[in-house]
Amino acid sequence: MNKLNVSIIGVPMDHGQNRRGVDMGPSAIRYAGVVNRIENLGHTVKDEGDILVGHADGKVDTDTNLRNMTVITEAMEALGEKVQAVTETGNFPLVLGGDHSIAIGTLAGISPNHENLGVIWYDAHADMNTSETSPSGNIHGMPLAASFGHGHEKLTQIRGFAPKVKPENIVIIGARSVDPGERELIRERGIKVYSMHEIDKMGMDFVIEDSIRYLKEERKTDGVHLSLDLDGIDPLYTPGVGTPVPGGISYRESHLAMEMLHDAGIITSAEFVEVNPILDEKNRTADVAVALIGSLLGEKLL
Ligand code: NNH
Ligand code: MN
Ligand code: MN
Ligand code: MN
Repeated sequence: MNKLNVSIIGVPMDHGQNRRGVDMGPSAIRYAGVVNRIENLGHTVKDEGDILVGHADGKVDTDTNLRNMTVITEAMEALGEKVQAVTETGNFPLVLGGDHSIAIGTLAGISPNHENLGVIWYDAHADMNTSETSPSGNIHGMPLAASFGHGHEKLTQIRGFAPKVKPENIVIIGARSVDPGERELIRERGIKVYSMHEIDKMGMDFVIEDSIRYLKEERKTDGVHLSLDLDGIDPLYTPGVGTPVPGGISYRESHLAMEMLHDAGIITSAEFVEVNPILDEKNRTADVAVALIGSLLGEKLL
C-alpha cells in the first residue's frame, strides 16, 4: 500500500454557525487518537498545529450581510496559505474542524495544485446558500457555493481567485436537508447529488462506485478532496454536531464508503468538520471521525 506523509492542520473555528463548542473539534479529534491511528497504518504524521482564529461578536456585516465575515475570511486566507504550502511539499493535507465554513479555505489551498479538482461533499446539507438564500445567515451553510464561485465575493474570492472547483466536478453524498435556494442551484448548475433516497434505494456500494466512475472517468479529475461533515452520518452515531438531521448514513455505510475510496486511490486531501464536543456524548463523534479517517487511509481487518 502507498504510504503517505500526512499533515494535520486544526482549525478551531466556531464563527460560521450559532452553537459554541465546535471550535474544540480539533482537540477532541486529537484526543481520540488520530495521530496514532494514522501512524499505525505505516504512514508518517506531522501535526502542524492550529490556524489562528480570532474572536467575533456574532454581528452581521452591514455591507455583505454575512455574520462574523471578517474573522472568518481572515482565518480562511491563513488556512489556504497553510494548506497550499503543505500540498506543495507532497504531503497529504488532513484538515480538522471547526465548522464547515473552513472548507472555503481548505479548497483555496488545494485548488492551485490541480487543473481539474474533484470534490466529494459528505453531508446532510448541501451548503450551497448565499447571504440572500440562507435561512440562518450562517457561513457554514455556504462553503460549497462559495467554492464554485457563487455568493458574495468576500467568500468566493478567498486568496484572490474563483472558482476553486467546477460545479460539474462536485458530488454530494448523504443530503437530506436542502433549502429552496439550494435546490434551485443544484438543478441550475447540474450538481451530482446522492441524497439519502439514492443511498437507501441503490446502496452505498453503488453510490461510491458511481461517484468514483463519475469523477475519474467522466470528469477526468486529477485529484479529489473529501469534505466530510460528521452530520452526514446519522445522529445515532454522531450526536456531537450542531445541526443533527435524523435518517442519515449509517456507521457501517460510512466505513464502506471510506474503504472503497481508499481502494480506488482517488482521494488526495480530506477534512473532517463539525465535531462539537460540548454537544457530544463521551467524545463519540470524535471517535467516529478517527475511525473513518482510519478507513480512508487504509485500515483493514485482514
Ligand atoms: N442549510 C442550513 C443553513 O444554511 C443548515 C446548514 N448546516 C450545516 N451544514 N450544518 O452542513 O443554515
Ligand atoms: Mn470564538
Ligand atoms: Mn456542512
Ligand atoms: Mn451538515
